[in-house]
Amino acid sequence: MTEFFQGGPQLGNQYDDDSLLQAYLRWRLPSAMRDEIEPGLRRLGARAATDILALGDAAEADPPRHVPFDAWGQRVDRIETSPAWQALDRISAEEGLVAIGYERRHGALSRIDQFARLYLFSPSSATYSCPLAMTDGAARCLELYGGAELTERMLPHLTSRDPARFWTSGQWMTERTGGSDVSLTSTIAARDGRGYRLHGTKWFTSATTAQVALTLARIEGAPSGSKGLSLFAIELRDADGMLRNIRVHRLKEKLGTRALPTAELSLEGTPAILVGEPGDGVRKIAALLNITRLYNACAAVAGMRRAIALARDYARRRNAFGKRLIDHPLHVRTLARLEVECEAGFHLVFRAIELLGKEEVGEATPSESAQLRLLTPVVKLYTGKQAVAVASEAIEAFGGVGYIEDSGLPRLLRDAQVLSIWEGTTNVLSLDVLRAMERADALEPLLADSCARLDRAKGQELAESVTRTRSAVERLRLLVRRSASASSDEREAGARSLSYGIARTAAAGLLLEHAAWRAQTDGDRRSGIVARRWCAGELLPPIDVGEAGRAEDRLLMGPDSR
Ligand code: MFK
Repeated sequence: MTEFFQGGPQLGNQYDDDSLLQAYLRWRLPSAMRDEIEPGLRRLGARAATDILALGDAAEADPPRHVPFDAWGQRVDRIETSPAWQALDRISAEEGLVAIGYERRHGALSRIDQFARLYLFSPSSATYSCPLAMTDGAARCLELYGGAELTERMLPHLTSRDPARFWTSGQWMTERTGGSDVSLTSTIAARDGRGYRLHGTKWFTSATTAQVALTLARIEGAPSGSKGLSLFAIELRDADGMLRNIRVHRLKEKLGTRALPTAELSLEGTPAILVGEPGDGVRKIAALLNITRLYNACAAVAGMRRAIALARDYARRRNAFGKRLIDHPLHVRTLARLEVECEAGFHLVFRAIELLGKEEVGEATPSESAQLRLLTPVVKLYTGKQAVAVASEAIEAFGGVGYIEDSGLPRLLRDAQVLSIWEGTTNVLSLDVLRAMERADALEPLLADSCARLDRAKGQELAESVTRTRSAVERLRLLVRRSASASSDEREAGARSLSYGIARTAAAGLLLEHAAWRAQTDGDRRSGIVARRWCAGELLPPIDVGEAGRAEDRLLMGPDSR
């Protein structure tokens, strides 16, 4: 009798297999542009399932090492990465994964081209998307605030397609006092001729092998708090490749993103260049954060897509109880639910990307700028949570093998978990949502945009979903009117539920408009099913912000005796 061995899941061309990505590009791009970029996307879709995937796996299996001393006892603080990780750097440059966003060949639509490629690349890249995120964010920050000299020096490297010239950038914000409360930053910038020297400790420095980093420091004598912080650019190494007055203490041992070096380090008189004028460092670095948050959200939907692709393929190979998993109604229902989550997240992310592209070329209306300001934290916080839930469910779809390291599947969950933490946790971003609503008056433009989409979502099949979404929009409006008289504690307590409500309602408008467009243009029913299922769920979660509810929360936390 022959023994049974189950075959594992296989990936096909990740562009050809993604009907949503293709439909979205047909929906949003002029056909001439789509025809021009499609061969590149198809090629990258093939690579994401072949050589890039193999490099990502190899990088994961060969994590970075910190070498503090050389053989002679000399302090060197080298961070050694695998050849596969280095190859991913070269491929990123050659594929123009940052460059496309700055070449702007297709004007406002260039960001869609770029993020479609990042979406294909990211889940195979062992999180090489992280250095790219910070590089792109740094490029944007320099474009906005860098001044001629600094920008001319760095921007051509950060946006190069030539692997020999391409530089990546780190973003070193977090100190031991916390990644969220940046106002407590204790790094000091001492004047040194035309430049500065930095002294302090940075507690999480991702992609420490980068050539440059943007960081925050307080110029000697500047006031405390975030207004007293300034933004600095550092070139990490001298002409011999040695770190410039930077002491690496150790690399972090992380739950996931294991191919990515993340270090604790001290700046010990590191030469630095001020970005723009002194002060307002947080406001300036927010330009970088807003880009990395969109990369994060793109990585989240790309991770969901990958988890579903693997689970779907496996369901066609695996037999149990006399038939394939794909023929078991409960299994199919479970995977179909994941597909709906993924498609909703996809539309949210790519709507924000569309707005980013418009903003950067000066084509965004004031309403669109306000929508981008609000959607950025909304999209980041919502998709980060979705990615964890989807990865968890997808690995369960493999049964026990989903829990076994060398199946490669646990990585889906480990790498998803970081997405709701770095670049601002769910709660910090929920507070940013309040800030965007209060300071940029951004909710009404987003709701008005959703209403305009609902007006375009014609068709009997969608009518009930459109009505439900309109009702969610009205309830959001009511909530905001009521919150005008609420205390800041009340608003804070409700911020996460409110953010989820904004995300789900905005996604509903996008899904419905897209479904109506597809039904009209190619008679597709699939998008309508996704939209209806999404809208049948809870669009606006209950928001209990009353004093009684908050007192109950505190009671559940136990006595405050320590
Ligand atoms: C797969 C790819 C993933 C990407 C990988 C990246 C890896 C990197 C790893 C990490 O380093 S993770 C650490 C990330 N840390 C954070 O994300 C910081 C979290 N904290 C926040 O986001 C705080 O809200 C923030 C530090 C930005 C603000 O805190 P403050 O000190 O209370 O400042 P304040 O007064 O709220 O804001 C200062 C100014 O910035 C204000 O402008 P004005 O002075 O003109 O009033 C704000 O409106 C503005 N601002 C803040 N956030 C903004 C913003 N403007 C635009 N967009 C924003 N998001």
